[in-house]
Amino acid sequence: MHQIIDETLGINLLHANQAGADHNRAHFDEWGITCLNVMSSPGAGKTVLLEKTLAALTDALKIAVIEGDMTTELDADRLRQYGVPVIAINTGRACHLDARMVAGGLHTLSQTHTPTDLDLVIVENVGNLVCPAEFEVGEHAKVALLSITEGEDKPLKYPVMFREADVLVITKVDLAPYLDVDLSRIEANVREINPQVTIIAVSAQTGAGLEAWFDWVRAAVKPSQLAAAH
Ligand SMILES: Nc1nc2c(ncn2[C@@H]2O[C@H](COP(=O)(O)OP(=O)(O)OP(=O)(O)O)[C@@H](O)[C@H]2O)c(=O)[nH]1
Ligand SMILES: [Mg+2]
Repeated sequence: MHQIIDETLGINLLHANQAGADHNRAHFDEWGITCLNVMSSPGAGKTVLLEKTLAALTDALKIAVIEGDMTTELDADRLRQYGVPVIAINTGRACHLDARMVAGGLHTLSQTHTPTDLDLVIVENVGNLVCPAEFEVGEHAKVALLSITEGEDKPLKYPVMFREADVLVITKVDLAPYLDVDLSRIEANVREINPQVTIIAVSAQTGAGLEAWFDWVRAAVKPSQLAAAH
């Protein structure tokens, strides 16, 4: 009985969240903004990848970040150094951002910046390999990160995020010589549950693979915006 009630509650929650996500996406579309939802387990390298991305792309694209963390503005402060608007959202006990929180972040952002001036909003979700993938926030694409230190089996053990991902960024490949890890096994495990996913292997430390990631981001931003930026 409890389980049935819990399941109904869960479905209603996801249903309400989906409506909020659709609402956010409608705003993004109206404003001509592409939104990426960046997700991974804690410490896979989301913020470092965003630091590299901001350093490389802020000349060509107008970017804002919505930074989700349970507590602290540590990541938000790191990203603010790149001169872009960063809205920090502390989720408290919640292990993911939801559509309502992101709507609040967009409201805050719109008080200081004209949304139609922006090309790209990057959401860094709370570090968690399970919950963020269940709650859409209105993104146009889901970016999942998996660092090579986490183990080749993770896509199979935590399939939801990897199934939902449009792109998988395998991070920290500079550490491969020190680990007993087979990169091709990670890729095969991901493809088993998501054959279409784009896979990009990077090292934020050596810079390997970052150009391919930047190219993916540029392509994700709608062509009309790229045209308008020129
Ligand atoms: N060797 C190596 N270390 C990396 C790389 N990318 C990130 N790291 C390190 O991994 C640690 C975590 O990086 P973050 O970018 O803070 O990870 P995160 O996913 O944002 O973490 P949370 O926001 O807490 O979930 C830091 O010590 C980084 O320096 C990489 O490419 N190579
Ligand atoms: Mg982070």
